[in-house]
Amino acid sequence: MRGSLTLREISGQPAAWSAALARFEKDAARVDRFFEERPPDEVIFTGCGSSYYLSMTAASAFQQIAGLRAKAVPASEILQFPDSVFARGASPMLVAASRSGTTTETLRAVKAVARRGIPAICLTCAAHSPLARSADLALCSPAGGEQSVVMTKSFSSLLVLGLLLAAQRGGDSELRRELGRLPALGWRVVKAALPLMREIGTTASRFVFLGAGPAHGIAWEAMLKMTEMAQRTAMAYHPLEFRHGPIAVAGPATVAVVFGTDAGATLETALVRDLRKHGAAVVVLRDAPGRASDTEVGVSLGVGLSDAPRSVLYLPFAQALAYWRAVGAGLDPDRPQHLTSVVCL
Ligand code: F1P
Repeated sequence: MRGSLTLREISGQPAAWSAALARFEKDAARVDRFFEERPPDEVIFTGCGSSYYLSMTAASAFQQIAGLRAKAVPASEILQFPDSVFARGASPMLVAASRSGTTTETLRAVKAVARRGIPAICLTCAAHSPLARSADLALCSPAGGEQSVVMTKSFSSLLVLGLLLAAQRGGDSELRRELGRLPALGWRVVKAALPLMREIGTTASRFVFLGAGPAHGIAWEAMLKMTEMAQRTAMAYHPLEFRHGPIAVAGPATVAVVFGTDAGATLETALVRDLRKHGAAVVVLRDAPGRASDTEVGVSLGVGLSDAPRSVLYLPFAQALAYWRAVGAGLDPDRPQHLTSVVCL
């Protein structure tokens, strides 16, 4: 069946989160030692494609939780504009994410920072990859690897590792506890997301994904999933940025998906009203129930998780939406055109 691999990987991803959590448990002391030996004053998260987008969410959470300056950049920026990435006189650390551990730019970025004496951790699904060998410390998602081209369970399980890193460095036991709840909650979410997203946007020509803070990387990943699998026009913005120009194209052919945050709840509710006024169909994902009249489809997870760990639970909705739009258009989500699972230059 078309897309059967991707469907299995979307459906089974909570098992990959469990495996990542268990593996990190074993690596936690090594992580502590690594930071103690070379304490950074800034952490740069990097990767390519989906791995860059998960880096965005991980960096946002890391700075908030560990209280250390953090940002995400595509690996190519480290190669082309290193002085725009690393501040003079700073003591940075690199965290490089890659499902395959063989993507050329990411691998070259890790080697380039090694020449500058910058320590590097990698987050990967491939424990014996060139990236895992090149980094000073490899954190693995043992069940995150996929057979299909697009990243789904690898993305979410590598993100779980990134968030665990933030919790570990920040000594945040509450976040650790929240992350530990993800697999059980994930099975429920997957079950709800797959049928729900099947009927959304069947006639839409444009998809807009909106997320703030840790949900911003999720918005970019949702945009990429829609582009890769369904070849539909898709965009990602910070929610309130959408009014500053992009709203000009909002209309009945637009589906907007809001990955809600607690911090953004009030202002995002007003944005949803504006989007609806212009005829866009809106899907709002959040934790607490909103006013039903505000949205076309309101999904309240009701899981009681804070913004960063809850953002992991938004992924099955984004993945399912792209998956069904691809299937509906007669495309095979397992084999997106022009794509390979790794880019080697
Ligand atoms: C990253 C990546 C994917 C993308 C494509 C090519 O690979 O850019 O995000 O979907 O298939 O590779 P990796 O470095 O995480 O292995």
